[in-house]
Amino acid sequence: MQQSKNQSTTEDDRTGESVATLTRAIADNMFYVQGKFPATATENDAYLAVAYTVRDRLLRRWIDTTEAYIKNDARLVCYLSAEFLLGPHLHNNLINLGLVEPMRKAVDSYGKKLDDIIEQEGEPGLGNGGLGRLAACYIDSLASLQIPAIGYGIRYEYGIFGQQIKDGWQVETTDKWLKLGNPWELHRPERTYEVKYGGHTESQQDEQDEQGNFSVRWVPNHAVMGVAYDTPILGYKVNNTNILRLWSAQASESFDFHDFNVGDYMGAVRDKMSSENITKVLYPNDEHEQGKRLRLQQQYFFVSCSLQDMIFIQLELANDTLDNFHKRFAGQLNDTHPSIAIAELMRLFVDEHDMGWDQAWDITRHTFAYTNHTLLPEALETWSLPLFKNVLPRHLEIIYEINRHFLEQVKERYPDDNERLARMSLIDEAGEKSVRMANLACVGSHAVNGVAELHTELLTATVLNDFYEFSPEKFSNKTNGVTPRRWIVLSNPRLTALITEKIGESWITDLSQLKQLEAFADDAKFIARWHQIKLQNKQEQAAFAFKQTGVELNPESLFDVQVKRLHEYKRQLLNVLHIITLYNRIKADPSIDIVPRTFVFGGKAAPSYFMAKLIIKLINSVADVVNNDADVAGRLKVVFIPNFNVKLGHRVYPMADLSEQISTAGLEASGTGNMKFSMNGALTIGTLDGANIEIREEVGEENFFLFGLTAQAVADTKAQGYNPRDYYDNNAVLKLVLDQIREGYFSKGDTNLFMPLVDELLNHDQYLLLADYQSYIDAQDKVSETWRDQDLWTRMSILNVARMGKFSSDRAMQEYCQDIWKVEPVPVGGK
Ligand code: NBG
Repeated sequence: MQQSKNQSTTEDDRTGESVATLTRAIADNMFYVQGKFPATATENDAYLAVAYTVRDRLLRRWIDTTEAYIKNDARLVCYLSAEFLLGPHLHNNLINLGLVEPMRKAVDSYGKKLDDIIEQEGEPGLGNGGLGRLAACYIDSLASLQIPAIGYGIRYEYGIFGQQIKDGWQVETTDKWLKLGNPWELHRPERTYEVKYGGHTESQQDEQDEQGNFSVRWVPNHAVMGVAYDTPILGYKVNNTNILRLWSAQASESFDFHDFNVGDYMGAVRDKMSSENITKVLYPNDEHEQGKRLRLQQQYFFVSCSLQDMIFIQLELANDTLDNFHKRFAGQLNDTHPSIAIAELMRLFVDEHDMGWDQAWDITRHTFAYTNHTLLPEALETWSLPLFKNVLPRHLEIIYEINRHFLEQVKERYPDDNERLARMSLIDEAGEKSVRMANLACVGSHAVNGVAELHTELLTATVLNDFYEFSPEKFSNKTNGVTPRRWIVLSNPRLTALITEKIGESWITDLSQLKQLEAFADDAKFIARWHQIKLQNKQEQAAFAFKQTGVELNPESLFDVQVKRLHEYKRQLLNVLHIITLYNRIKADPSIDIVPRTFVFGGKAAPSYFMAKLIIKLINSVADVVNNDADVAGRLKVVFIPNFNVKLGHRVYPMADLSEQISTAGLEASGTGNMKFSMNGALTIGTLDGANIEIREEVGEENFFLFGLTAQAVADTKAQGYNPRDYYDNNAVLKLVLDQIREGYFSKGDTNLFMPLVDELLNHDQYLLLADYQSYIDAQDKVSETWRDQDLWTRMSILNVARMGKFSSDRAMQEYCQDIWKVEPVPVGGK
């Protein structure tokens, strides 16, 4: 272009990092990639031009990385996950490249604002919640730790649904995240694999091999092609750039031939469309399994593509044999969603690569490890036998064979224990017969882990107890973590600057360095600056929330925040009971001296989860009453931020004063939002559940607001025959709150609307809200009391941040690398 010709420089347009080169590159990409010039460019064109400019700077590193890994014959982590909840890439990549400020200037001189461009980017919502976001934090940490790794998953055309709030209700919209283009992925049509489904099997008795195995031929009835789309995942200030490889379904041509030949053109096209449905949409259920055919097809689809890809790497790129497969690959199963991999790898080895059963089994077990993410019975995956057989007949046979071998061993150890045998079987024989994926994952893995200490303890004591007793050496705990790059540096630039000013920047890759902040916890000037930063974050976000919801917020008030998926066990409803309790105190005495609070909620409910959706409606209905009551005089505000996602998380965590982590003890496996809040200086009110316990241990019990029954007490209470009505009858304040909800105080007199919620609480209360109510209210009163001493509060906030080092995903990944995967870093030099 004209202006680049006039610029004399030695920097390459695609790799140079000076402001002048970046400015030129943006103009260049706008012209040659977007085919636009400033007068015709939309805001999205500007974003794309900047994104391509950044991507260009990733590619050199990406290629160098591949070269280095091949040269070093590196051992690779393959993280198999049906969900990666990535969040936007641009800002994160700029941070990791160390190019935020040069790019800001370049964009300025291009006549735009970097912040607007960053805001323009949508996000790939390829996950539901914590499980998918954890996968995203982990691949960030792996790259930053210079560990060779591939993330394998599904390129859903529609990610998690968008949430609008209409008349207080959740309304879902489709997430067309690809509609404006995705500059971060590279289409790799040369990496395409065939995935087969259905049909039947034929055993070939006459072709008995040397080991005496029968060979089996699977005659599928249709096939789909899986095409790779690669996204570069750059580590923080290193050259290592790993791959996130997501598979997209395409029709397989060979299977259309017959229809074409008989002239059924439309029939062939219909088949093509139905093939492509496989990666059309993410199932929007969090912690709830539905046993749907398409979901099994999705799981098998991405697993089969990924394993075929790994075999290709082993045989073609590394020029090695399958005998060494487990030496090159550490395959991690992120929950049971990819656990069909165990049967599929057996099939590929035995049926397609002529390996003997015993060797195949040995390699398979040494390849895989399994992470469990939940104890909730409704989330443990099972597939009915007829469905499974219909979709994957060959895999069912393989599972039977694995089961036969396995149960023989169990029988040997426990000769007369048929009940144990029935419990450990991969097949549930009771009632409608089904395949148990968690059992398959345990049997086919050399390591099994939970995601927080309490969770692992409960896992080995309950859900997986038989497997733990059978092979205790397989089990370990790996407490979750989150990446400080996205969740502090990107989200909270003010806090990042202050911390770095005081202790340097090594904390960004070694979060335990935050400990040094303890030295400033009593420093009046530091306390004032810390306080000021929180206030600024709140002001900024209050303005944003106002724009979004029309509710005016007071940044001086205590921001009390609960953002996470809507689920009864997470107890957003308990939070609502507290709000109504405070409201009633004001109504009883409008002149009462009460700490002003802003209650912020955010989170999606699974579209078919009636109770969760009703809780959203209740939150919004309570908001309507409280926010508009003259007696309240603005002292309490309630807002529900629609469509909570990663991008909104960037705004929400840094503005919170109080983090609500109030699940029924024993039910939240770990939680990771709890970590993001605390790292950004919020204090936690929480139960002894999941990682809350470890957070409290780290930050000190005096810096944490604890309430509620322990997991043991929850179990005991239930065993003794819990009667929630006793709490209602004996607590007049609680009684009033429930009566108001029931009698239509928050529903304009409609006594039916919220009846299901009150009925559940009074008659079942599965999640023990009433049992924990008083303890929660007392802890909340302590929160308010503490808030009145702002210096004390801020000191506690500083100590929370200072002591959060453990909860970096870098620490978590290092533990997996050492204990489970046995992989070492492979640093990539620059060119
Ligand atoms: C979720 C748990 C969370 C945990 C994340 C990540 C599932 C099945 N589990 O507590 O509920 O933090 O996994 O481990 O989504």
